[in-house]
Amino acid sequence: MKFDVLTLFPEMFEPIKQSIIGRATLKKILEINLVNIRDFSKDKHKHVDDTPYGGGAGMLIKPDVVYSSFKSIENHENAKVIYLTPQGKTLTQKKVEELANEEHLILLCGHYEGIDQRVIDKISPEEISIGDYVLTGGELPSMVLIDCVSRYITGVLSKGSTYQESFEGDGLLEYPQYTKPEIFEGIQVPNILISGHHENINKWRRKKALEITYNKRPELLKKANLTDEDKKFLAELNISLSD
Ligand code: 4GS
Repeated sequence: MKFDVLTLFPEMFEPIKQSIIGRATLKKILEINLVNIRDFSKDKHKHVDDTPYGGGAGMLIKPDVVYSSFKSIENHENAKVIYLTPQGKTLTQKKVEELANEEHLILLCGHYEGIDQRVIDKISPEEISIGDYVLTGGELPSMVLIDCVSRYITGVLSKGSTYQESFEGDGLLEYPQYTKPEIFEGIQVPNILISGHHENINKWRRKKALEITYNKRPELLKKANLTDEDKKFLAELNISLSD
């Protein structure tokens, strides 16, 4: 999968050169190409922003510079283009799965007060927000998107890791996990986990996931994919799914 990122701050993208995503790019499973919008400035001082028509605070990124950077991307006509902005639909795991089916994503990062509307209209990207709060730029949202989409690309995660996490598959939060030592500060690992009885372990984990989801994010439980056995267990806990 290929990501092209249009940004004024390519230096901000160090985090996704580390760990799992960094390894996947070295293995060529992912390609992350950072395009510096400033390289497409037309004046000798490399200006990329200017004051807003009509007045107001802050600076806006100029449309011509953004458009030239976009058109410099090979095969941009066939890529899916995303603009990270609070005006977009909130990113969900479902959307992440959808985006993972694309071959080529172009991510447009705003900065300062934003980008001249004409180039947004011209490119007409899909608008995505990572949440209802205001950041200084689209760089962190882009990295968030690259990170969560990349988890779905074959070979990025170790085998078996993908589908067990929260929201995936059944829409429940994760059960608690434990590792060595068996006793930490006098607290023993739950006995069931060292019983070696895999069926019982799976049942225990499922119950914990249901319990945790109910206690921490009850609204998720209503949308979750529940089996009859799950519903029976919730009924035993006096948990009702209708309010
Ligand atoms: C987000 C967000 C964001 C908005 C960029 C103000 C600089 C900033 N982008 N999800 N101008 N939340 N962008 O806050 O995507």
